[in-house]
Amino acid sequence: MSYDRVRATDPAVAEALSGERRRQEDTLAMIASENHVSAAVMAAQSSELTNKYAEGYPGERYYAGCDHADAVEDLAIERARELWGAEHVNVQPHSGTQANMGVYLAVLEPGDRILSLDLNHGGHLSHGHPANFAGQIYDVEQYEVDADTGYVDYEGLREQAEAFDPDVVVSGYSAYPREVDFERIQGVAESVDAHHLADIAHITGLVAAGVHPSPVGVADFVTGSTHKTIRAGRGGIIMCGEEHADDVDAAVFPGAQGGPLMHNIAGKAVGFAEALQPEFEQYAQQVVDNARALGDRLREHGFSLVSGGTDTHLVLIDLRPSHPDTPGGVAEAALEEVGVVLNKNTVPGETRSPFNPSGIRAGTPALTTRGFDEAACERVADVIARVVDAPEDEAVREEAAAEAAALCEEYPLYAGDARVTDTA
Ligand code: DSN
Repeated sequence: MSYDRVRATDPAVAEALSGERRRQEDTLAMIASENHVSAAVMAAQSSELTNKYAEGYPGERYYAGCDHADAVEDLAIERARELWGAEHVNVQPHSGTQANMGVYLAVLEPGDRILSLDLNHGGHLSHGHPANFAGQIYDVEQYEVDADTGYVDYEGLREQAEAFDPDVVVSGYSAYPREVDFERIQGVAESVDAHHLADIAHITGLVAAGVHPSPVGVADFVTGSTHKTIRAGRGGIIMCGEEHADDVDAAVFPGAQGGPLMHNIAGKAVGFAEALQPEFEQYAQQVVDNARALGDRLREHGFSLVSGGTDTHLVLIDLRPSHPDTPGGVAEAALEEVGVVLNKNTVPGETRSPFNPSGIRAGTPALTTRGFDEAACERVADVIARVVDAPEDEAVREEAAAEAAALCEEYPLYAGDARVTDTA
C-alpha cells in the first residue's frame, strides 16, 4: 500500500507507517499471536466502511444507510459458519477480549465464578487476571498445568471444579503448545453444571483447517480473534448454539460495545473467504510442522521446551535449565537486535515475575505466511540458539543478523503482492 496520500498531509505518520512496513519485511515475526494478512484483507480494512455507523445487526440497524454494511456482515457470518461449522456467529467483537466479555455478560452476573488457567501457565488476562475487568467483576479461581509434564492437569481441574463450583470453565490458551482436550473439559464443566467457554484465539486457523480438534459443537461458547492463525481482519468472534444466540448478541451490542468496526468486519469477511480455499489447510499444517521443526532443533541445541515440544503453532522455551542467568527479556532484546522478533513469557512454575519472566515464546504463523518450511525454521532455531548462548557477543550478533537478513530476502514478505508499491 502506498502511503503517498498520508505523506502529502502528514509526513510524520507516513514515515512511521513506511517504517513499520519495512520492519515487517526486514525482520522475522515470531510473536505467536501475529501474522501477515493479505493485501485484500488490508484493503478491506482501510475501506470507506470505517466511516459508517451500524449499531445493531444486519436487517435491524439503528441508523439508515446500512445496506452495504449488512451485506458485508452477512458475508462474514456466513463464511465463519462454514469455516468452523458454528450454528450462530457474532463477528462484531472488537477483539478477542471483547469476545470473552460478550460471553461473560451473556451468562454471568457480577460475583459469579470463573475457573480458568493461570496466566503464568499459559492463560490470558481476560480469563480473570486481577488487573483485568474479568478478575475485578467476577470471582475467579485458576487451574494450572501439571508441573512435571507441562500439560493441562485435567484431573486437578476436575477436582478444583468440584470444590469451587464455577459458573463458567474457560479453556483455550495463549501460551500453551499442546493440543487441548476440549471434550474432557466439557465433561468437567457439565459435571458441575457450568458453562464451558473455549477461547481459541490463537488456534482459530488451526481449528478451521482441521489440524487441531474443534470445540465448536462441544463447548457452549467458542471465542477467538480473527487476525492470528486465521489471518483475517483484526478483531474478535463469538460462536455458540442457537439457544444462546440472543443473549450473546445483546451482550455484545448494546451490552459491551457501540458501533461495530465495519471496516474490520469487511477484513474478516475477506480473510474468511481466503481461509475457505484448499490452500489454507496446507498453510495451517505447515504452521504446525514448522513449529515442530523449530522446537526439535532448539532441543538439539539444549533448550528446554515446556511440555517437551509442541502440537500447535508455538513453542514455549523455559530458559532456566539451559540459560539460568538469561531472563526472557534479555533473550528477547538480543534477538530483536538481530531481526528475530519474539516475546518474553512467563513459564509454569515461574520463579521470576511477569515483568521479568524466565521464558520466551516463539510462533510460526507469520513465518509460514512468508513461505518458510521446516528447513528454514531450523535455520531460525540456529540463529536463536547462537544469540541466546551469547547475548552480549557482537560478533555473534553480526553473524546472526546476517543470517536473519538472508532469510528475509529468501522468503520476501508479500512477494509479488500489489500492496508493495511504496518504495519510500
Ligand atoms: N496479545 C496476544 C498474545 O500475544 O497472546 C493475546 O491477546
